[in-house]
Amino acid sequence: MKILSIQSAVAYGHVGNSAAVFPLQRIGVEVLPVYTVNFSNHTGYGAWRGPMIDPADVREVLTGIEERGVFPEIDVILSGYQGGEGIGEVIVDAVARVKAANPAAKYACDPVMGNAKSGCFVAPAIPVLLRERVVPVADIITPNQFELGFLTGTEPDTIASTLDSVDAARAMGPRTVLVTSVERPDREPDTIEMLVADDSGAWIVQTPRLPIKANGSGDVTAALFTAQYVATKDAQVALERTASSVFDLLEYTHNSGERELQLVESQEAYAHPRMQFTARQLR
Ligand code: PXL
Repeated sequence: MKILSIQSAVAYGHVGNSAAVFPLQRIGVEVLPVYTVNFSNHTGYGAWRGPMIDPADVREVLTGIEERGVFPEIDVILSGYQGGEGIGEVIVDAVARVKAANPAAKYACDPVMGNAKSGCFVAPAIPVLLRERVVPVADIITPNQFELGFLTGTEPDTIASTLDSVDAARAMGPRTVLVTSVERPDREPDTIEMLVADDSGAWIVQTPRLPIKANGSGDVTAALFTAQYVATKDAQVALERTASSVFDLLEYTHNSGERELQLVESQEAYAHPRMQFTARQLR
């Protein structure tokens, strides 16, 4: 499998492509990383250095890949946090060009905007761009519950209302929706859930909630789910494998006491997670 992954680079720590690339490689995926920013560290520190990449330069890199004749071999385009407002159009254009070369290719969009705790943390134009231009051309989206609410103009909080919001999102274009961080009020204490729906059904998986906030865990989740789903075409299996791997990574990170994801040290988590969580079918 070949994944064209258009995301951030950070030198220190693990977000964006600096979180997604290694786990994908560890499960045998050939990744073509294209960078949208080149930062010292993630923005969670409040201070960072280094440039956002000019969208024209991102486009140049994509054109160079196209000129190598590689687009027909791309199985998936993956995108995440968009540093600037110009990147969305570059991504949409790349999706069209890859799909022209390989009609079976899938576009997986992680519509990064914010979360329930922090609210919106991207530039104000980005959520609108995602909702109106980018999500409609995606095959797979991986919003958290907060992002799902914004995309669909709803306020999902229970399983039933989250499924309704997922259906509203699926009516916008994407056939497959993974909702990360489902926080329904009546969930078991100290648990966190992820839910997926596609044309064959809907499933939910529950894992223990660890008391850490690790930037980049959503990027690893989106990358692993996308690769597992495109490889197996089975939403339940992809959900179970992703939850198991990400929990293992987070547990290792929590036990290390480090602030950054222990992405490399946890390499076994991607191929052979210690726990195997089972998903429950919702419909
Ligand atoms: O995890 C998304 C992300 C991507 N890129 C950069 C970030 C973050 C989150 O902190 O700072 C540069």
